[in-house]
Amino acid sequence: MKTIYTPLHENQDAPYEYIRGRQVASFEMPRRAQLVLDCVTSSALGPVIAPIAHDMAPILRVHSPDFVTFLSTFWEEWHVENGDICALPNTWVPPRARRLATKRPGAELGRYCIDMSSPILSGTWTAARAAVDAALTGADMILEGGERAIFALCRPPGHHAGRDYFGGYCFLNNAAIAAQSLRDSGKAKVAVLDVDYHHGNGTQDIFYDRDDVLTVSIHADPSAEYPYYSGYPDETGEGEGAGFCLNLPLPFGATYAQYSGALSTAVARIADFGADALVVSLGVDTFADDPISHFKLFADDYSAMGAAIAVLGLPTLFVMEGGYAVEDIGVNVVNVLTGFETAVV
Ligand code: OKP
Ligand code: ZN
Repeated sequence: MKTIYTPLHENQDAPYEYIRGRQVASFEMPRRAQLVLDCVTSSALGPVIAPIAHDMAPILRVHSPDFVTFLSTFWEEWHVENGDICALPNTWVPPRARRLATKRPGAELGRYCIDMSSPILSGTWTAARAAVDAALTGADMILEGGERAIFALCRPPGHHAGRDYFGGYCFLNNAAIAAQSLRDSGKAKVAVLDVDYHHGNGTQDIFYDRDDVLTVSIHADPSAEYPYYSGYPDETGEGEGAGFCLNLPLPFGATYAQYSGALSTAVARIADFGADALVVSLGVDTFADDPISHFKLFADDYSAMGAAIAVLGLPTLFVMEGGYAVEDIGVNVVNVLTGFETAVV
């Protein structure tokens, strides 16, 4: 399996985030992707390839023009007023606000940002664009190269970013943009399977009214875990998309014994959907030692996870999402990918 990687992700290097009101070092850091790369290189997985630059068109198929303009121009505006301090909102749009339009950079931040874990820095746009390029290059290789599976080693992650908002370390939704690109290039039905510990709220939101992209997410019960406001089992899609969203929350402390049951349900739904291609939002923050999560998966469980996904027999694009036990995420990611490959007949 080929891996798509570029060091341009290092341009997103958040100095801090806030947890329970306290400033702490950001859990989402460049070293994450560097260590995953190291494990890929020292494994027998396959070659590492640089992404090909894509234009804005595939991004604008998923994100709104005003949001994309904001993300791509915001730093310049902010920097003029505030210098090199990273940009975090301190004001949000309240319910029933009567006006959104204002030119103050702080007000724009509060309009598009959903939390305080995702500061915008001078390199944010460069890094976010590079992550999209990695995901899109992977999608292209599946379409043109006839590759069975590709690993897009994306950073920053993407699954919390919606059509017109960013947050949860995510700016552009790499997996959703890749899924849409697969659709636009001829795959009639695409499934997104999100195995990150956190609900993929952005991906769900983007495809919620669509019957051509099935979204399935296995994650910590959102009544107790970020992103809190979505990821419940009664969210099943709307309009044309009714029945094409599946949420499988699990309680804190879930082991692979519980997790594998949910994964079987997810795989069965994707098979029943009749997907022509699969995008996996691959977070390994389900790991027992993850510093911000509460599941109990171990290294070998990730091999089983990869094998269970391979059973679908679909062209599969793995897109890197979360995982914060930095020293372990490489092994866990490579175990999923190797488990997938060795299960292929
Ligand atoms: C990104 B991904 C709550 C803090 C939540 C944001 C977490 C974003 C996770 N204790 N902070 O899905 O791995
Ligand atoms: Zn996560």
